[in-house]
Amino acid sequence: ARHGVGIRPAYHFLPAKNWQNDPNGPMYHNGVYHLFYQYNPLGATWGAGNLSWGHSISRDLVNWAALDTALDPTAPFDNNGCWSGSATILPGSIPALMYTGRIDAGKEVQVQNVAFPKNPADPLLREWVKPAYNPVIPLPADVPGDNFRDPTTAWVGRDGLWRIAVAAKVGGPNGIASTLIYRSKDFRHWKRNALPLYTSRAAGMVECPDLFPVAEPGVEEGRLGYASGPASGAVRHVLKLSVMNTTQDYYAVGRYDDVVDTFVPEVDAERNADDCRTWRRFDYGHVYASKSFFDSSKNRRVLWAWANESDSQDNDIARGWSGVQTVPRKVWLDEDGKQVRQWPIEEIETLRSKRVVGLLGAQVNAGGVNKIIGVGAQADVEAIFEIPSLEEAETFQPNWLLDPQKLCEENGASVPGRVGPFGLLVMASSNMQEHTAIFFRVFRHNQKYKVLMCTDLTRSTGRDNMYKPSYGGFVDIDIEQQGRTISLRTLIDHSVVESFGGGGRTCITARVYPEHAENKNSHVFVFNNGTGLVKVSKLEAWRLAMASVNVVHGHFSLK
Ligand code: DQQ
Repeated sequence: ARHGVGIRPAYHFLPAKNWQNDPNGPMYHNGVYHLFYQYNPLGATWGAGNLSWGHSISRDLVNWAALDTALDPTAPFDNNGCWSGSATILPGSIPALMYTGRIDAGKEVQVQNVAFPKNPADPLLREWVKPAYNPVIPLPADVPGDNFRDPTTAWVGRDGLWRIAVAAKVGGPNGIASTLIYRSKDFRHWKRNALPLYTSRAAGMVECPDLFPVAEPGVEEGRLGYASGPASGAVRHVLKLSVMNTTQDYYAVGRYDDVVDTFVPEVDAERNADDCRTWRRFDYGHVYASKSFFDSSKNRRVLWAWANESDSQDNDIARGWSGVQTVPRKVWLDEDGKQVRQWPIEEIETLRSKRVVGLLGAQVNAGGVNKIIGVGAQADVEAIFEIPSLEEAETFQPNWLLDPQKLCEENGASVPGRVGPFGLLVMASSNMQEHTAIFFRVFRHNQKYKVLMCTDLTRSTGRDNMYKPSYGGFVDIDIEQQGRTISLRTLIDHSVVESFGGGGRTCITARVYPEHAENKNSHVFVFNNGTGLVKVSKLEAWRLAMASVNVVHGHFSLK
């Protein structure tokens, strides 16, 4: 069994020990950030019936103190698990948690419950109470007991009523994946709308819906506030759904109608509005069950997502922990109005210690590899690549459009090309036997160019029988308009490699388990395996300090 000292992340969020999955109820309240999460206090595996809400607090979204679990499966309305949900700050600054209670009633029954702080004056909100009147939303007759869950943050509609969305399969075991809307005057009595927010027949079951407003270009994000509601022309919405049978999160930008509470996705021609599995993804790598919140202290929307392990369960148990959260990411609408952009919250930069600048203006020729000295396994690397000539780019095949991952699988980092593959090799052993490649390829497409981004894990570890895919997504930019440049930022954190391509338009998170990481240093390289020349017009790299993540319990300075 592997003890994995070398792969435990140093600044990604994880509990001191045991299993975590979905982020739950993120919020900013009275100067404190809260993150709750699906947590199994009994060990490093999932355990449906044991799930509690872990609870941590922070001043900066980087350093976290652990508190006692906020919700445990102890009530008749949640005795088989406190499953995912969200936080809403009610008038008077009272936070409410809404979550799914899983009940063992001979057969499984899922219901929606509320919980409130035991003492709203406690600045840390340590203890939570579940009113005896729960569940506030029982299982509807047309929904199977195991398919009704994951309430969103509530928002207020034009009629002054609260609304939440809940994922459900409607119409029996082969029903339709639906996002139902419930409305309430008092946060206690909820009534279902006749129309769902959105349905996707092809998707099977969706989970963890997230609906949030995004400002049109030029409009200040802060105007949108905490809740979703306003129907002014300056607002569009993003709907994200987590699709169970692909274990992926998909989102679309679209129009939310705040009179009838429906969402109409606005998607490109190659995608299908009715099949959310063709939508864009926040992350083309290994994340699921993402959830955002509005951070009123900095007028920004912040997204969390769960990146689970892909090592064996035996190794998870030996290490005593499993599952991390991505770094919190700021999310906003791109100028093109079609996609969101994501960027690590600026507070991550407080961890930057030793700064390394190298390769400025350097050229990387075909087959070239340049080492970035002194960054290692805990690093933040920002690069801008410039391609002097796109003339030689290979021709793009239209049937590749919907399967960038396949394109990356067939054309890994070691497959030479014309414009690309070029990018970074990270978590690389000294002899380069082990490495994880993050790279771009540029293709000619309809008189323009198409940029592919990949994270190739095939050489990430020398261990056999490991999950070593090549992840891929297109980067939706006009590379000529950008002066034939493309940017890449990669956060390296031992077993987490989290990359932001094209200014955060395409993100790929990967989990890697290199053997060398147990007792040897890891390195970072720039590489080019295309025949065309690539210039590194900017390269900055920092070692990142270790954050204080849940290593202290209950102690938290209010200064
Ligand atoms: N995880 C939770 C569910 C949710 C699923 C249970 C998504 O509420 O649907 O741990 O990962």
